[in-house]
Amino acid sequence: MNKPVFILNGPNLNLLGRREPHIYGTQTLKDLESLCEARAITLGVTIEFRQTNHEGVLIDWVQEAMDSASALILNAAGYTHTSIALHDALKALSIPVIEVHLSDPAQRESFRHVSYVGMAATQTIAGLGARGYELALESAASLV
Ligand code: CA2
Repeated sequence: MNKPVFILNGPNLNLLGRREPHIYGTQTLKDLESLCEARAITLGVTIEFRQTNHEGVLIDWVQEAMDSASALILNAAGYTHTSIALHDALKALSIPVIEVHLSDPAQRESFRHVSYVGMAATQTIAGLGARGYELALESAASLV
């Protein structure tokens, strides 16, 4: 049995579709999950889609991906720009890691310009909204 692609989402992404639609779009996290599930079927992969507001939980899941995932797609949200612990966990992985963001942090406030996730990632997809998740999945499927 092939291992799933882990799609992990960080803090506040559970609020998608409820606030700031001009930045993050109108789709909810559940909508993103459904989109990824549908794309995964056409790509012939399985996914494990999760969200947490807790840095330690995110790190536990990254460590779980080490043995249990074929690739990791990660929107670490605010922890992207702050978490060296998450960066260290990602560096321990030998599977492809695709960083994804709905918005383009490089076009926003300067505190979003550093990405500790990006420094440990195989690829980054940003600024394409929900489509970025689909593209990340396509990329993951081609890399595994
Ligand atoms: O663009 C992205 O996907 C981000 O990862 C989203 C993060 C932000 O800190 C990153 O710089 C870029 C924020 C997620 C918060 O999502 C919300 C959604 C709706 C309402 C409030 C927050």
